[in-house]
Amino acid sequence: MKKILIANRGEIALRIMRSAKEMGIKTVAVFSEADREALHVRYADEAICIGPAPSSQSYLVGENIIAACKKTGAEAIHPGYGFLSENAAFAKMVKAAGLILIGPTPEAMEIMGNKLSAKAAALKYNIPMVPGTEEAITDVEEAKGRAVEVGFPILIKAAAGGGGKGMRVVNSVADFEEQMQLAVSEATSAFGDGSVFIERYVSSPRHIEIQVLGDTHGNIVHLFERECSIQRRHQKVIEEAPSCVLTAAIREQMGKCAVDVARAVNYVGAGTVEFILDENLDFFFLEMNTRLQVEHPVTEFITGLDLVKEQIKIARGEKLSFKQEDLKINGHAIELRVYAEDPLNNFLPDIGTLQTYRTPKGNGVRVDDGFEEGMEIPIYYDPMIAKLITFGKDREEAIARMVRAIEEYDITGIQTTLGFGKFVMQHEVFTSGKFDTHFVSEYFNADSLKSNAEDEAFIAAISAVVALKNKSTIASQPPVIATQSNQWRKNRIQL
Ligand code: MV4
Repeated sequence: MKKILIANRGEIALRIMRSAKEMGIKTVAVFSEADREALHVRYADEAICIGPAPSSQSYLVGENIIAACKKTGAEAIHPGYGFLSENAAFAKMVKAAGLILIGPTPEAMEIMGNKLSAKAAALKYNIPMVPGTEEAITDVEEAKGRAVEVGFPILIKAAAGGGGKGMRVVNSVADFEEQMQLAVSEATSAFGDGSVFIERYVSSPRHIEIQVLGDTHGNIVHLFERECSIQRRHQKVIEEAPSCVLTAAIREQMGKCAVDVARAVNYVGAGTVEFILDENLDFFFLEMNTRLQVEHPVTEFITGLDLVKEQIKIARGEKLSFKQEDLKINGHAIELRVYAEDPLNNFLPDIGTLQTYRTPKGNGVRVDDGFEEGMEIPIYYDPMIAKLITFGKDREEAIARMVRAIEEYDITGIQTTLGFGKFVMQHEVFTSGKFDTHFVSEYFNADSLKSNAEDEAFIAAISAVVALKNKSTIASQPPVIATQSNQWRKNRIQL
């Protein structure tokens, strides 16, 4: 494999190219008209425009991407995450064009793309699953009967679902029919497939996922878990590895189950098996994501592996170079997704220019981003600016390092989730590890950040007064007043 095309943009396109470069592989970027000046375009050895700004006319057009491969002589495609990464039809097109998709087979994508067929595949191995219906429910009365057997509250889920769409909690039999109709219509409009099914509702779960790798020789290993419970409206904000609640025994059981789920579809490549964990630390398989995940860097930190390199080696037909027993967890890693969103305004996407953009540096800090100072955040795509990942010998050190890195990160011109991240890192419920998927809705409101901002303004005012009082001795030195672009200098006081 001498040249690969990266069918993605932003931080993940850059991240993939870096690994390819280290392996001596040439890279081809594709870009939309909105991304002409983007970093991934400059970083690649070659770049091809594949259409107008909307992703439906560029990054999602499989034919254009395959044409770009033909034109540049790229032999393989890395789809990254999102866009075409889990599209089985695209995977088939790639194969038919005589190209290699750096990812699983179309068959595995197809089975795992539907939650019901995913659960059916997992049934072959004794994988713990939440009690519910094994098939799509069609008859309301029959479904009601099944819901009563399972016991309320129950959750109605869309088989084709994702991102919590088409998901409805039902508390009593009286509400069932109405909620089912809502779920079906939501699923139909979102996925073009109104199939829904029932599960018992696990009310306060933690979201824990296991990273797996499978090669084309039938070897499958797991790379331990990632804890992804800190999310809002089904969008993850903070992830970490390992989870502070898993015992070695549960970790081993979950890992074995994840490998079995992957084995059920002869999984090839990097994948993620998603579980929920209840208060008793019982875990249940939910679904499998057949791509590289946004949060993969925390796994890279604790295992010392480069997941993109592993994906490429697997796509070249190589055997995994390690066995399960070779893998050990070392240290602790945390990721904060830095979104161009305003936490003070219900996390509304914030558009604009990165007037100041300076990233944190130093020991145990990794920033995966796709922007530079002066760039505009395009409105067409995901509002994630960067991923800030910190690593430490233990969770405490990783958290302290994250707080330090957030304070060092300097972004002006747009609102971001950095302050929100600091709020979480300093919250007792997070530091003690006793949180679940409801953390954000239970503990965060705009006021918790406002008071922080007021404190900072107060400290800045005090510093200014002190500096002024000392003016006679520091004559030519103007008082340093905190500005948003200069946060970590705010308390510099000279005598
Ligand atoms: C669940 C659940 C509780 N019980 N299933 C959310 C998205 C999809 N990946 C699976 N999800 C869940 N499935 C059962 N049987 C809880 C979640 C869930 C969740 C639900 C409501 C609000 C936030 C959530 C965050 C993570 C997972």
